[in-house]
Amino acid sequence: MKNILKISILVLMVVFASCKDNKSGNKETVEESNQPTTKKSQTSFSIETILDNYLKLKNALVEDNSEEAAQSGKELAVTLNDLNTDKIEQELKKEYADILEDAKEHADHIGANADNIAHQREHFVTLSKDIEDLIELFGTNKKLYLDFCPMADENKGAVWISEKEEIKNPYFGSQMLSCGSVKKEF
Ligand SMILES: [Cu+2]
Repeated sequence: MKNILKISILVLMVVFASCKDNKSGNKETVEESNQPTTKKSQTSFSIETILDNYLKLKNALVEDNSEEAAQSGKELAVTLNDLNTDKIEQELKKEYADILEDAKEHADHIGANADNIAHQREHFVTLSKDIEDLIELFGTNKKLYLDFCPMADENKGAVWISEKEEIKNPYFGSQMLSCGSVKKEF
């Protein structure tokens, strides 16, 4: 009888100890997922060339330069087309393909509208969201900022990604260069 009691206490102690372990384990997991990391994937797939093309396009729109924006839009479309996606993890492929298809369409339209900066800026709204999604999925080596202008896209508000901390608005250019604020840092 004494032995059974001893064993029961021992079992209880073990159960208690493992519960405690679990709790601290869970806590660590929560803390880890709260870290401000944007890199979900550990693949060697890189979106740096896409980002370079996008930032060049963004800067052309900041400067009200429709010709250069069209040129950069074409370059971005080529990059999106030619990128080797073999290195993308299987579970990210579908999501990437959807973003890619959408981004390519907007880059094409921007490339084809060198005479119409208003139309280029319309397409830049969703293109910028696509680029934001890509950064969330694949991360970046660059220091980038997610900016927001509440007046862009007919007062619906729109985001863009910038390499500079200072606000330079690609939706209004010289008309309202400093309108907007930094929403997030990557
Ligand atoms: Cu269009």
